[in-house]
Amino acid sequence: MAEALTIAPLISPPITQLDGALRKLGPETGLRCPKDTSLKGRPQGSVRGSKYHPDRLFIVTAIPRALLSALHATYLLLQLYGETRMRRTFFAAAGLALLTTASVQAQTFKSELHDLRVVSVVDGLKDPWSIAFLPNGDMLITEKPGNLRIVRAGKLDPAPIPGTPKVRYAGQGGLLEVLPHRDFAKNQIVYLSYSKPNADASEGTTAVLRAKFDGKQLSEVKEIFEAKAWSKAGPHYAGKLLLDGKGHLFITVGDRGHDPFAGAAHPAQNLMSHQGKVIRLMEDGSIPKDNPFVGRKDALPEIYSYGHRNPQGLAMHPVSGDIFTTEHGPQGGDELNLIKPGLNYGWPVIGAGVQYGGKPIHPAREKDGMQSAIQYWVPSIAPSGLMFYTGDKFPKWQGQLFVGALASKNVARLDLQAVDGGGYEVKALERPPLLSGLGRVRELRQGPDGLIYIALDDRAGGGLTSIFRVEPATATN
Ligand SMILES: [Ca+2]
Repeated sequence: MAEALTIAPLISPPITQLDGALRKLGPETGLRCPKDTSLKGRPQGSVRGSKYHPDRLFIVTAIPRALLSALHATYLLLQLYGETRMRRTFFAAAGLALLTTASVQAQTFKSELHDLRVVSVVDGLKDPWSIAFLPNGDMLITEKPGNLRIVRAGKLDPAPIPGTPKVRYAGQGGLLEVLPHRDFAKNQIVYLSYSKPNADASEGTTAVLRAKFDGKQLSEVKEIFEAKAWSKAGPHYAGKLLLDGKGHLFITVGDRGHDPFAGAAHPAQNLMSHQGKVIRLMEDGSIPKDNPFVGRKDALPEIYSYGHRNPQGLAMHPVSGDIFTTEHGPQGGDELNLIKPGLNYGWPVIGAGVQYGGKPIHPAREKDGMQSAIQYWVPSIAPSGLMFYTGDKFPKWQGQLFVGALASKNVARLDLQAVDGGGYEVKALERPPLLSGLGRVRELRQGPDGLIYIALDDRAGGGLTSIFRVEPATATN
């Protein structure tokens, strides 16, 4: 039986603080699992290799990431290198990083248009993935292992909300987005997306359910979408949700990590698959009659657009109502796209990235009949969480687009302007990006108070994490 290999990003960014002994692998980027790596002893038999990328250290192990604790990862790393001096340095760096995670104080950041302070508002979360606000100000948070949490009047209820679905918590899968209906105050409806397991959890797909939430528990839970995207693979569920206020629910589905070298035969290009698609349903889960492929025998009617890789950002322009995604590219080639019905966004036929390790995937960046991105990021920032700011706390940010970034650990601010012909261009992109060094930004949402709330990704190895609030630096306690 093939071993399940896990790539575990270790605590970051201690690489710069580490002893030179650790650098002997060289400053290579990209990830691979070197079978020939000489591992002294290997008493656990579980370390398979390691790689820098470029400020983080990855180790490849046969242990599922969910079971790999920070200490365990450190121990495995020590087995890998086994040098006393490195050991002391690494423990010091790891300890410092964990301490920072556990007790984050207010931090201040300069930016081009506003000075910011960032405070931790909810602590002790496990793998938070999305944030949503209810009309009364309560905050809902999904945790990837499967829990839906609620913060009432600023206090996290220690008990998860009952009634959530069973999830396939492996790889990038788990409980993903929570989204209350725009008329939640009247109808109490919430939507949840998740990675749904098959009977023995050997495969998973992206699914969406609709339920009523009375403030305490979910009821009338009904699955309204199960993607034709079943796979044994762990990555690329996407799972972002958006209500456009015109009766539609948008859902992103990733390509499930299918072979990027499949070209036009890739399922993201196949209209009979939901892999690598943006889906549009009615709010009750039925299929809109005016969806672009309705009535075609060679296409699934839920599909709104195709040729996507892993769109983990989804937002609607506050004035025009246009829909945007951000999506993860491979190594390089992250994208911001304007989503229009029936169009092909090119993955994996066109793009700006290369396979991890450097092998070319795309013959070109553009092709007739395929949509080019509004913005590419090379190298990748790993975009996750996307929002237009419409509040009054940061007046100079009105109408601007914010992109959370996992890999670059910051937030990109884009001044997006409409151009003739119905498109958009990026007039300005703030450099250096906002909140540099805060951490791996998984989600960002505007709160009802006009402040911005950020969920930081789990610290590698299972360290609990927090929700942060971004305020004007002049705000008083
Ligand atoms: Ca594309």
